[in-house]
Amino acid sequence: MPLPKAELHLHIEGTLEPELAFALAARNSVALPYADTEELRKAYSFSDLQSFLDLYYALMAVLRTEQDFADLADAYLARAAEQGVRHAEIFFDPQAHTARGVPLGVVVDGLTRALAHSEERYGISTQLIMCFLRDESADSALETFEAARPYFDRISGIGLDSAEVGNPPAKFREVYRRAAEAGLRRVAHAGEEGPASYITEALDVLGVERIDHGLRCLEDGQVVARLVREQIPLTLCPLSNVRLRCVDTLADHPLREMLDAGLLVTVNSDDPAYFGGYVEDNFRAVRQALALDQETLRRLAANSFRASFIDDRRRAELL
Ligand code: ES4
Ligand code: ZN
Repeated sequence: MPLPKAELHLHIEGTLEPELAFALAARNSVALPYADTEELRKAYSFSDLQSFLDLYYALMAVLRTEQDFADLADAYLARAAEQGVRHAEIFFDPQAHTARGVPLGVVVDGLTRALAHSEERYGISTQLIMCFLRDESADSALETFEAARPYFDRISGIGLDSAEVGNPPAKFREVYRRAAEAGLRRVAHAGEEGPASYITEALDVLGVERIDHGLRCLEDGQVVARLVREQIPLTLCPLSNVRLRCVDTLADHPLREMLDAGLLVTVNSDDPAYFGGYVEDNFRAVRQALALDQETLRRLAANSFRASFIDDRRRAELL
């Protein structure tokens, strides 16, 4: 049995498996530039973050209706349950859909329709985090934020994703200020491909409570010391880091060093349909590659609950 755990870094669009992509393409009469799932899978060979993002956004063309988003989320929850997930904080990318003419309400209604059954059906509590695409403008993020206000009762927080280098956190100062004012939780991708200074900027300028990835903190001892002192959680995604070539091989992944340094690190799946596995697959892969013992794996699972945004009662229930 997989260890019970929380998943804190998961893009719902990144759970679109080739089989579902083709089924939705047929249902919505969308043409895909691949003959079949096998040919599509062959395209999953990435050289960096951007080469992945190009395919990730292209494949979203098949997601059109409320039912599509409900089917996507339900397929993820079924997989997550098998992987020991008891709580999931799920990212979605509103701008990637509104830019294609899919209204925000269709996305949120579809996702939350599936999430509404999650506790009862799978024993998984869930929260939604809306991410802004950092390679789009600050004005576009603000416009998206304001359009999402009617849905804030179903959205726990905001995040920042997509192409990192050249799009520093400070660009999104105003939208994070408004989110804090609205009582939303705040996270951001930082230090995946971008420098350690982006981590500091996300903390100081955006007021984030958790850093997604944060791998490159290791390049600056002062940043590490601060993350340790303040026990800022980092949501690591080992299989993603290998596939996007942030680390050479899993055996080179600094997870163990990060734990030993006292960082509050968690293991997550990022875009599991693209990177070769869901969260337990990530746990298994690092266990094997880094020879982690059972105590370390239990610590990673406990960290996931500590780093989550669940209320204290459910946290006590899960820890
Ligand atoms: C992402 Cl791995 C990763 N990094 C940044 N943005 C993303 N969106 C989806 N996956
Ligand atoms: Zn991510």
